[in-house]
Amino acid sequence: LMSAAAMSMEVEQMDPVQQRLMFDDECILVDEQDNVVGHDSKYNCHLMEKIEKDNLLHRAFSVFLFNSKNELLLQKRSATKVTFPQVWTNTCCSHPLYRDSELIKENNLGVRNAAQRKLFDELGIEAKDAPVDDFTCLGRILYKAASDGKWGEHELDYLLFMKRDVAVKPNPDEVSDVQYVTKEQLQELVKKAKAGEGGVKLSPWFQLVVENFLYDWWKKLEEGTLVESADMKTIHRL
Ligand code: DMA
Ligand code: MN
Repeated sequence: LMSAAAMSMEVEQMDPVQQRLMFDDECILVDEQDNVVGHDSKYNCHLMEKIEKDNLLHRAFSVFLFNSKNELLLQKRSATKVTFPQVWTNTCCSHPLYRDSELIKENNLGVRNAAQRKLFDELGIEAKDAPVDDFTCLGRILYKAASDGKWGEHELDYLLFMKRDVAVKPNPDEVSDVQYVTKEQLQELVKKAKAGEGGVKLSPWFQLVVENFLYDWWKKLEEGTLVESADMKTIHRL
């Protein structure tokens, strides 16, 4: 393990806003069936060394927000994010925290409460524009992804869709750019990322959702039959 001195050095070098989140956010630890087994700091949950050593797995969510024209809102993560800086990804991602309001199991309300909280923190989307009843929980994926060797993800990630026209005011601590894309525009972006063109990078979890589910669900959203695709029984190991 890292020495205490080396650890405090790298913590000191962290952006102060991100540093605060690393220690204030207490993530929910789960087993591979998504049963709550404990909690730990966001910091510990994202250190690859800890993840491997203690087999830490935490709960997360990914929001996919569409406007009434069925375009998907993407964000570019800020340069100061500790994990996966400056990559394009789905609308908003984070973690439900180890607190009563975000641990509610019924209809995944805890996760939906967390999603509403972070849509405001990251994108300035007001709670009234993102009512928790408007999220459709489509499924859960389990994945592991390294960011830069030191940091990474090992998550059980809830995939949430919402269709609403909203006012967006990105928080520069979190988000350096946003854009709405059509399916065709997303395909172009994916192509660019694959070819390493124009420095475009996509987050690994977004890539997994694009490859496995997104276009099918997008079509169902357009047809108004999305709820039929929800499967909250399976945990897809990707
Ligand atoms: C973590 O997102 C969640 C997923 C699905 C990767 P994040 O790194 O953006 O978390 P936070 O916004 O809390 O820093
Ligand atoms: Mn995470």
